[in-house]
Amino acid sequence: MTRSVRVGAAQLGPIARADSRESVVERLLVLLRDGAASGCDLVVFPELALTTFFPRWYLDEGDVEIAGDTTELDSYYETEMPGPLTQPLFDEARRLGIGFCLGYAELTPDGHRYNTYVLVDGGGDIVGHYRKVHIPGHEMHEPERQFQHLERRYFEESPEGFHVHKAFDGIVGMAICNDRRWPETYRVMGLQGVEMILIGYNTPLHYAPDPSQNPLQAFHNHLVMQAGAYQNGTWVIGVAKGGVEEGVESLAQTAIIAPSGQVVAQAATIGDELVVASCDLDMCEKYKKTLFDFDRYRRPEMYGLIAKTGGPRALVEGDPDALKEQHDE
Ligand code: CDT
Repeated sequence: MTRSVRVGAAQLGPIARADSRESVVERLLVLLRDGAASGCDLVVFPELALTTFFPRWYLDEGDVEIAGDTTELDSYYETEMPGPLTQPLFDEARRLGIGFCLGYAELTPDGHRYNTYVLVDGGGDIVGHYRKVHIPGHEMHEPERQFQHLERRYFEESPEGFHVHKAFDGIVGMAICNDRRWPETYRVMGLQGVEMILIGYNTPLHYAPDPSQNPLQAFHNHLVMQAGAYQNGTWVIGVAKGGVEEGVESLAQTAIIAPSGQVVAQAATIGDELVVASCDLDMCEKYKKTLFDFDRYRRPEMYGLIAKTGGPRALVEGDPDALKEQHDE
């Protein structure tokens, strides 16, 4: 019997700064129920799916206390999952017998702030968490930008890395937005046998450091996820929060990508939309056992540099000895 997971990629349209958690959770519940009606086993929501994309604002100066000593910035983080306002999602998932994956800003009891995904099974139980590894953007207010991308101010880099989970009759991993641009994200999970990677994203169409990339956003989005899927023989579910949110236009293009690298289903809108496909997990074997038979064909002893250096410093400085040392290690 083939292992098939029916997945609903639950694209979201904009969430306004003033939108309440309750109203957002209502939208998520609609998509969850759509998923159940479409026969889905799993519904995947995007990155930071409970709030507006708040890193677009520098909130430290003039941050207002909105209740007691809670500031606007603090109000964007969840201190528990599920909490009182997200419990309805867990209850409905259990009632419908459908799993989900939800992106949110996490504030831990010991004060750490992460950009997090939680994976929940069809019984409403938590399978695992993932905390974003690659945090893009900047730390300080850069007023010359049209809008900020202060993820590096508001989130820490995860110290935990990429893990996979036995769930939905297969091996499932998670990544968040900027992670999808890095081949190591997919490969580290590929080396753990991943069969489906869930990736939520918020990608503004305007990239301030190099606007010449603006018209290529859609191309780069699919390019990296299709390559990651094919080169690791895995399904990739890429889920956007798209549309114009607080004046900032973000990429939609939610897509379900097969281990062949083909896009098998794609969003047609830039708003709330469920993109559904049945994903045959056994299809992964076709690639994992042939062209990408890692045990047979990979040459890890040739790739030592990847785990030893962040940037091409030795190459740029033209120091062949430094480079040789890193190869020899
Ligand atoms: N959310 C997120 O990671 N967005 C980034 C935007 C990069 S521009 C600073 C992305 O890689 O899509």
